[in-house]
Amino acid sequence: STRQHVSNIQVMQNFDRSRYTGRWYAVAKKDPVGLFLLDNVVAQFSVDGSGKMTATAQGRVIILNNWEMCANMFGTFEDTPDPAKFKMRYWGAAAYLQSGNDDHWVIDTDYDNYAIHYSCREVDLDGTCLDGYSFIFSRHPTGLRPEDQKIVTDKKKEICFLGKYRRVSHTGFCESS
Ligand code: AZE
Repeated sequence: STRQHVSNIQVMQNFDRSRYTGRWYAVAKKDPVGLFLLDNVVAQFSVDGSGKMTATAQGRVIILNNWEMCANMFGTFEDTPDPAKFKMRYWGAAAYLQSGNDDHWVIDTDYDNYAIHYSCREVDLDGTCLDGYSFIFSRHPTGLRPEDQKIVTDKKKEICFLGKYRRVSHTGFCESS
């Protein structure tokens, strides 16, 4: 298969941020280099009165010295000329969690069932993605509907992450905290 330039990756056409609001359960993820959310990842997107998108996310992490905890994260999104491409500034409720500024692209969504997120952190000299991460989200805690699986597989291929995803389990780890 051909290697894809990050700049050629197709994103959601006419992305509607208000239809994207609400709860999304991560069902699969492709990890970046370094520390990352392990499982039990749930994101909640909102749009405020001025139309700005924000989000919260939770997920199990293991930080320094094998300390397992539920990370409560926040994100604010900066618009770009493409309505499906954002810059996400994020930070943790606790200072020892991670913070950063990542691309946040919505590759595809039907708003009611599935969403494919993509973030390339480092673009190689040849324009391909050297370090990136991606979440497959579902509105349903039970996972993707069978009819959405082919769409998702095709998109994983388009963003060159096919075969690099791990399933995200939901065990209730973050529900008590
Ligand atoms: C995302 C959904 C929208 C809100 C946020 C997201 C990303 C969060 C991280 C968190 C990493 C935390 C770590 C802690 C030790 C895309 C899920 C904020 C990348 C590694």
